[in-house]
Amino acid sequence: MHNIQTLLTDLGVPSAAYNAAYNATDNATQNGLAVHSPIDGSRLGVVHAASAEDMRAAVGHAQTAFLAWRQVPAPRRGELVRLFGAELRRHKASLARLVAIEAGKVSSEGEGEVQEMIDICDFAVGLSRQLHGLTIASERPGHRMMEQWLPLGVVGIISAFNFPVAVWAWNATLALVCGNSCVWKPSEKTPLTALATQALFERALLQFDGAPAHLSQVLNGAAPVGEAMVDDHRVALISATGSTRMGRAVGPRVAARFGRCLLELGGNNAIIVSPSADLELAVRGILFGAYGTAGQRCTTTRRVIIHTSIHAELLARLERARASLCIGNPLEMGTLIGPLIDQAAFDAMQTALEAARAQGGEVSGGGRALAQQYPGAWYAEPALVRMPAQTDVVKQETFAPILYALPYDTLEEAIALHNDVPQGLSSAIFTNDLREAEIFISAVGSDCGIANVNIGTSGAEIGGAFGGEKETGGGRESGSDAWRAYMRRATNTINYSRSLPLAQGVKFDI
Ligand code: UN1
Repeated sequence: MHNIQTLLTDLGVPSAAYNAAYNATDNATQNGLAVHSPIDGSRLGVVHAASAEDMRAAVGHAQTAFLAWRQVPAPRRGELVRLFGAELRRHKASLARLVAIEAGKVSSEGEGEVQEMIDICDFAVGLSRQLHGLTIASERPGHRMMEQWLPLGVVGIISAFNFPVAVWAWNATLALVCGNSCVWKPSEKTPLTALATQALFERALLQFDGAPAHLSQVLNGAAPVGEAMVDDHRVALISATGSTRMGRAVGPRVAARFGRCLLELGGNNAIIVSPSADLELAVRGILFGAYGTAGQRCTTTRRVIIHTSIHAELLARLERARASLCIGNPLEMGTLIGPLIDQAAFDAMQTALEAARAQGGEVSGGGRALAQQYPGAWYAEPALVRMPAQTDVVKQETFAPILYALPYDTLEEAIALHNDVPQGLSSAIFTNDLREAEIFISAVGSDCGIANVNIGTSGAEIGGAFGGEKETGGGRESGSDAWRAYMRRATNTINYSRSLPLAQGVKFDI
């Protein structure tokens, strides 16, 4: 129905993979994972599902690949990522369309996701010549102290359905230039985009001389496949993106074997709108943040904290705009709100809205949309909920287009409300008051990993470090110095004198 075969052929997915996927008529078998499009609920096919045993074998291959790849000079490793970026540029439209079909993103957001992959490739290529350490003054004469950043090992990547390919790319491109091998366990809801990305990576490999086999592998499958990766002591770093629930399961298991974890979990992101704000900008920032991607970004704006002096006016404007947002097939021009990923997501939205009502909230929107046209899909009207206070339901992350509105009187009160949630990913203030802006991003302001002024909470650029505090997990991916998470640090002290002075003046004369 969605012409998937043509797309997959264009993207270079081996026919064995997609024949298995598209000729199957039964539902998921023991070795298969059924794939559905959230656009209309139609079944796209069945893909091969790996077992825990397959995962252990893949990690073994990845370990062998690492031992070779770590010896390839970093700028040369960057050349492979450059070639991969070129494949992505060439196939941007097809991969973006596949993202739209499999994850339900509207076209421009599907393209934005692939652009994010291209951007991180460019970043990683530059980085491959910049993996620098420090030289540190030694206290001993004739000594030099320095630190080096060295390849770490096998990097295991767990990704979520909502950014089915970009988040993998943030991790894999940095991990690869840092000299590591990768194993990827994608979301069970988006295996096709993962296969397509792998196929493009393999095309890049064909143009590159000197990469070991199994440098980057993908294994689709259910939870036990991911668990086998999480528990495998040969995986040096697990980078996991998803819910706080998933992170709570993964973090302690990796810690128990003294592995490293990079967690990017749930957010409960808020925008404060102050009396001096440019309301035109604020409305646009809030709408995209709250309802873009049908509320299914970890950076989605879930709360808006509005000064009482503009509360009524801003809410009226938001309500007008909310009611006019075009909900529909994400492949059609003009659609701004696509479907939720599945019925479970829709049910979770309804449960949250019921709780909000019970806790004093006044709800507009939030019902099912397009049920007649797409009975097998789950489209939802975006919801705006006026809350009298920040009750329990507001403190939870519901992965759906629900925006809770809360009033405030003083900036201090707004910041206290803002920070009084378990999550700490992204945040923003709309203000034209320099003092308020600076306070918001200062030590006494937002406690999030991302704090913006006069832009929304979502849609971060790849150049900055991405991630957050508290239940968001503390990890940082993507730009800035996030690459350090994919390397190990060695401190080296070199003695070029003819004596052996001890540090701290200790004497041990023989
Ligand atoms: C996510 O939802 O897991 O900042 C990642 C953003 C995107 C990435 C979101 N660049 O909204």
